[in-house]
Amino acid sequence: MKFTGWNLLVSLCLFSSSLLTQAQPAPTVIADLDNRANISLNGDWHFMVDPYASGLYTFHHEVKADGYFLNAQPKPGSADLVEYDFSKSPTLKVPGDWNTQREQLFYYEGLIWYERGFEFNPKANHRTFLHIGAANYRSMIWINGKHICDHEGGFTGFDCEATQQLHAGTNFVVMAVDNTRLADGVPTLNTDWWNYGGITRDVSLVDVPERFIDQYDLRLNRARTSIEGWVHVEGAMQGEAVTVAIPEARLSVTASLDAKGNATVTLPAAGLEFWSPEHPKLYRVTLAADGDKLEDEMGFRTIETDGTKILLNGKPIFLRGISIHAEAPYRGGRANNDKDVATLLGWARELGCNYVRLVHYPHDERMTRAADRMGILVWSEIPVYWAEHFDDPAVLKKAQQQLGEEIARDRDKASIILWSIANETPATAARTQFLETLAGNVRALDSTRLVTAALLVRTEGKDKFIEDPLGASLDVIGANEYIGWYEGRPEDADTTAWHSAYQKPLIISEFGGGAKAGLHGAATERWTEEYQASIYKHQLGMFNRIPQLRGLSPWILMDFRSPVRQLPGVQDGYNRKGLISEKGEKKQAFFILQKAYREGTVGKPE
Ligand code: GCB
Repeated sequence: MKFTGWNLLVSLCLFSSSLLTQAQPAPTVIADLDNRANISLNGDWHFMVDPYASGLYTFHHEVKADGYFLNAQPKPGSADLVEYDFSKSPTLKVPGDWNTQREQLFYYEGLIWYERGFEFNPKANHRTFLHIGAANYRSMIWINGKHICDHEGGFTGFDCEATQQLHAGTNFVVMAVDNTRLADGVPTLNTDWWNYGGITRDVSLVDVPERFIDQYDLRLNRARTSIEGWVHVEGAMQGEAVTVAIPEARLSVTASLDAKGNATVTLPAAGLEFWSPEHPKLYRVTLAADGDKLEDEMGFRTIETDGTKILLNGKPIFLRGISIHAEAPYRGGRANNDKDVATLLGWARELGCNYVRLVHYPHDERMTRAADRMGILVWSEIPVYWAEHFDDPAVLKKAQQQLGEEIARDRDKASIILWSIANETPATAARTQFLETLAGNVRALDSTRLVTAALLVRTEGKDKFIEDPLGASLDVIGANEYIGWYEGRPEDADTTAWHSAYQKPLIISEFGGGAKAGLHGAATERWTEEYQASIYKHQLGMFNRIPQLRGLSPWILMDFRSPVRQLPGVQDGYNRKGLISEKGEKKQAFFILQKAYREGTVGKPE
């Protein structure tokens, strides 16, 4: 598969797993997959916990030829030695993290085998891909005992071709998923969120014609006079036609493919209604190639900066936001269904947000689809978090791979305006070089959105200095600060002066403090709702004194599980900086922020 611009394929091929030594077919990413007809493989999968990876390795640690992936079924009464049996093993729900499905797996970090059978009827002249919405962190996949691909990265979807391995009738798929944290992983060992393991998002089989549209990019040009872009058809021949149409706007264009299967297209944008939070207009877009047809729902808008302004469709905008982790409200675990999305984005809407920062990794595609429909602008991030091994070229390749997969899935979403390449990284030379490379990769893949990162801020006395050298490579500066929580007292914000080395738009990408829902006391007593509310009151006063400020995404919408939050009776394994508890209880600070957002008392668009 080929991608215009920076080549995603290169990075996908470079993935290497230490668990397997055999040749690894490369997964790919097929755009708009959620709109293609598919056979869902969600449901009950048999599982086996395998902390010593004995389903993969012999006692001398050689790769087994007859590992668990064969799903062996010895004949009853035979002398065959088989020390596992998927059919007699218990089941886990897919999609779903394993931690919240079984008490004994709550803290488990290691390898788990999954298996399920399914019926399939191959169609002549078709290709079939196994789509995994996300599996944390490394996956190895076999169909009918044959290895089809490996993948590293816990938050991006991928597609593995299974055409040759499938047959008519009953088939089976085996996945080995390993959530062991790795020093050279992305993210690395230490994170402030739960390392939920397993097949956490939807799994399906997707059938496509032999020649099929695998990637495209359509966007409004800066002048808002035309829709420009390209379509790539996998397996196509030079000269074949592709047609892109927006029936509602009576627009259609046909172009012919070049030798690499790419066609560039342009459609006039006169009369088109542009997408915005106030008017999240989506058009049905059809793409047709010889034998293949796709439909997508897309909005068209421009996003750019002008000095310290952020311009949406040419007009200055202030981003009234909130940070959101992919933690499921009420039930706990990874957010991965329509209900989770409706609750989380519904709360953001209730707060008065026109914007969300989806931390710290790409979320389920339902989230960005819903943001498109609801008119909520999005900051999307890859998990380059804290102290990555920035001097390791293999880590850079992993980050590039995740970035490529994120953009390949989500470049059709009007809601996404910011690609974030990192969060709170140390300002070393190796780090800066690593992230400058990533910023360049983003621009090569998608030159129409803005590049950002959440930076650390230097404090001197009560003053704050934004001077991280990475700022030079960003379009929009993100800065995290915790006045009144990790440093000083809430009222210190009243006299804090901000200095930015960059005349660029600034988003305070995090601020806040912890409170246990229902715990009341003095505004000076930590962990009370009053203390958290006091932080918000003082911060909101400070923000209007930061001239470059164009957005906020306070930390965070809802309390979320984190193994580093131990305090008994208060944290109990949760980061308590949510404005809402994991049970849906709104804390006082929620209403303070809501008032400021609704009344427009915080932030200026220019
Ligand atoms: C941060 C991190 C975020 C943490 C948060 C906290 O600066 O970016 O991932 O969860 O602080 O609560 O400490």
